[in-house]
Amino acid sequence: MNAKEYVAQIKQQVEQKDPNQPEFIQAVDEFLPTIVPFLEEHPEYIEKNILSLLTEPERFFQFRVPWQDDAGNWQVNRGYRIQFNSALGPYKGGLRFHPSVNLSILKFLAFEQIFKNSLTDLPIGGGKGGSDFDPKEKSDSEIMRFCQSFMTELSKHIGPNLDVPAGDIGVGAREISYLFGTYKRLREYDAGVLTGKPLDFNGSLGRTEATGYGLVYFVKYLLQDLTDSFKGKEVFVSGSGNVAIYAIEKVQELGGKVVTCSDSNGYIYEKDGIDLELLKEIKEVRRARLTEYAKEREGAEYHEGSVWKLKAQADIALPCATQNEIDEQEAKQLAENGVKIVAEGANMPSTLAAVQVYHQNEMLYGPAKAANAGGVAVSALEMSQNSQRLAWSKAEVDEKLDGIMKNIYETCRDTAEQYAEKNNFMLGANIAGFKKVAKAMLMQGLV
Ligand code: NDP
Ligand code: 2IT
Repeated sequence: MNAKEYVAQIKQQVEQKDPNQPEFIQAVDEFLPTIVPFLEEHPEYIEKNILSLLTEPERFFQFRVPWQDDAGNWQVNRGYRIQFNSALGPYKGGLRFHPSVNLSILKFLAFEQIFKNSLTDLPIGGGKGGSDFDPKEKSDSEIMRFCQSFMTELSKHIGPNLDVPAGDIGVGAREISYLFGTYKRLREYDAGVLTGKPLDFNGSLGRTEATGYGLVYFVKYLLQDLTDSFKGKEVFVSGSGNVAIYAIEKVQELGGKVVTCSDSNGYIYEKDGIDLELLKEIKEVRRARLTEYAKEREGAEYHEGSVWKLKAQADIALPCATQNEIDEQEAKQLAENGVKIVAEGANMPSTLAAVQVYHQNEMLYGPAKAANAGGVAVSALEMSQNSQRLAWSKAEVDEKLDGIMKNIYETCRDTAEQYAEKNNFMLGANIAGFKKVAKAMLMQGLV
């Protein structure tokens, strides 16, 4: 069987086995065609049917999470952990708390995490987990009780050499702290069981900023190849959470102007640039909505709906909210706006059709598994510090992050060129990420 026939067979197999998992199918569909040129050179992987293994999680857990709200009512949510692939190290990946969470979404995230983690060159496998719990408008005590119940079950399945969760949408340092407190009571004090811990106990300097900063470093190196920089660039950012905030901070530091940010209700457009201090105060301190930002800034416009419908000139787009936030029409709008670079802070924010629009318009496209790998990379650095019982300085962590993002960018660029697909960073990322995982799986006896 040739490589093209083989990936077509795997695609069909996944669609048949998991017909109700559209996001997982989408992530696999995006991945498979891009590794065909590599499989053509390495028929041994086709003979050993490695893709059947790779598209099947090693295991996953689903559990109920009962908790009591402030009114005294008992609530029940679903909890999950997907342990997708441990070829390169313990399962590693975030926990997401959002009402949309289901098996399909977590499987797509865990699948992409395998290759992202491989690209960092650090010893981490791929996993993901979370719950359909909605943290919005919950009191601090409700969040605490939920996290305690969630970890009561999760603690049976994780460990510093087994599976190391971290944050994602709806899970930040506050939630990680409550989760850690419960793990400690049930098992033992081992800092390395979770990353994204606060600086007050065993967290790493620079982890909070890492995904957003890393994303901007990736684009910085891309711009350098074009003998260009962020100076004077007009940038659209979506989202207003952890990734968006620190992407905005780094763009501003490098001389670019970010004119948008968003939440799930609407977006801010501010021609003179977003006021980051106010944004941080509203999102990180008050945990409030963007409508509040608009009330406090005269030059800011607030519009309901998707930021990607905005008609205004821009050079760079950094989607930092959620999956499938940019569809085909919106990608076309970005092209009309003059956007030349799209780099993904969020996981799979562009639909397959949107990615095609980027390619048709010769926009440079930094796919999530490469461009947002800075977060998990610094998580792995946090694991290193925890096992050494040491804390590195912020400058040391930042320098390592910058180096890792440079290496990821160059690996994607060079791998794409090696396969005569210059500037196809998606192909470069997928092949480079896959290559290491596949080799390790084969060496370990295809387990
Ligand atoms: P946060 O919870 O801090 O922020 C999420 C942001 O995205 C909020 O502004 C939220 O708006 C918006 N958002 C969430 N869901 C939707 C939706 N369905 N439609 C529109 N907007 C939405 O999460 P993060 O910043 O950590 O995560 C953002 C993205 O980055 C995710 O795709 C995540 O997987 C990815 N990522 C995160 C990493 C990390 O280290 N945290 C690492 C790598 C990737 P609202 O408040 O209205 O819900
Ligand atoms: O999508 C991601 O890479 C994350 N949410 C971060 C995972 C981690 O383990 O730091």
